[in-house]
Amino acid sequence: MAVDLYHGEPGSNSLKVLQAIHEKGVPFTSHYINLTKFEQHDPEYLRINPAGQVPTLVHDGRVLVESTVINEYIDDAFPGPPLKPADPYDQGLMRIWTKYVDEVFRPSLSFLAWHAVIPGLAGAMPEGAFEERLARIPLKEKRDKWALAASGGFTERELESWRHNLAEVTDRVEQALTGHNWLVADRFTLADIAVFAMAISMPRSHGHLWNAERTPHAMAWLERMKARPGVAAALAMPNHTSFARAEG
Ligand SMILES: N[C@@H](CCC(=O)N[C@@H](CS)C(=O)NCC(=O)O)C(=O)O
Repeated sequence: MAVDLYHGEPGSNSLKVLQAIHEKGVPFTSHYINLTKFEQHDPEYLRINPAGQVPTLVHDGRVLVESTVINEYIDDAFPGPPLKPADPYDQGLMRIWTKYVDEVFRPSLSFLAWHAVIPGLAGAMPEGAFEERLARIPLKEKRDKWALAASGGFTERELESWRHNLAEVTDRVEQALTGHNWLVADRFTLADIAVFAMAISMPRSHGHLWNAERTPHAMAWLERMKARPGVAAALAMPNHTSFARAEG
């Protein structure tokens, strides 16, 4: 059995899959893709993931992309502690969380981070270099969003809506964890894994939302997550950049 995982720093979607694979105890070969060097756009990597994104799982030569799909696959395909609740209804609740992370939490966090970081990044590059990098991004949607972020083109309305989403996510998590140790069915699941992958950066990047006074249960849960051996092993994966654990 050969399991190869292509991933970036232990943050965001890479952290999501690293947690699952470590929690499940699946032996795997780690292939680090340096996003700051745009290795995700190297032709060799594009052969396994044409979207030019991490993570990618290759199991006995079969390729799987999309972190949420990969995590369900890891849970189903390998022995080890189950990462889904047994009850189908609870599984549904778990998937509401993973979908919410993919559709709302992750994009809102990313777009706000790009707004803050990309103009400076682009400005610091030699003439034409940023455009050259942009041209290598396979996904048109991502290319357009980066170009817009670089020109400071996100509207105040968009920024406000992403900030609103982050406040809403925060409140939902705090509410779900009030009186509960885990997000779904009183047990650790892929919902905790998915939310944690993004939430770990919140006290630093959005400390006005995530802090001991405003979200005591969410803060305690972050510590509970970090104390899990599998999650700790994922977080201990090599961290090559200053903005590791950031928003991908
Ligand atoms: N929907 C994909 C999104 C993957 C994704 O956006 N990955 C980010 C890192 S968290 C990435 O590869 N960013 C670099 C790029 O898009 O060029 C998933 O969940 O796997």
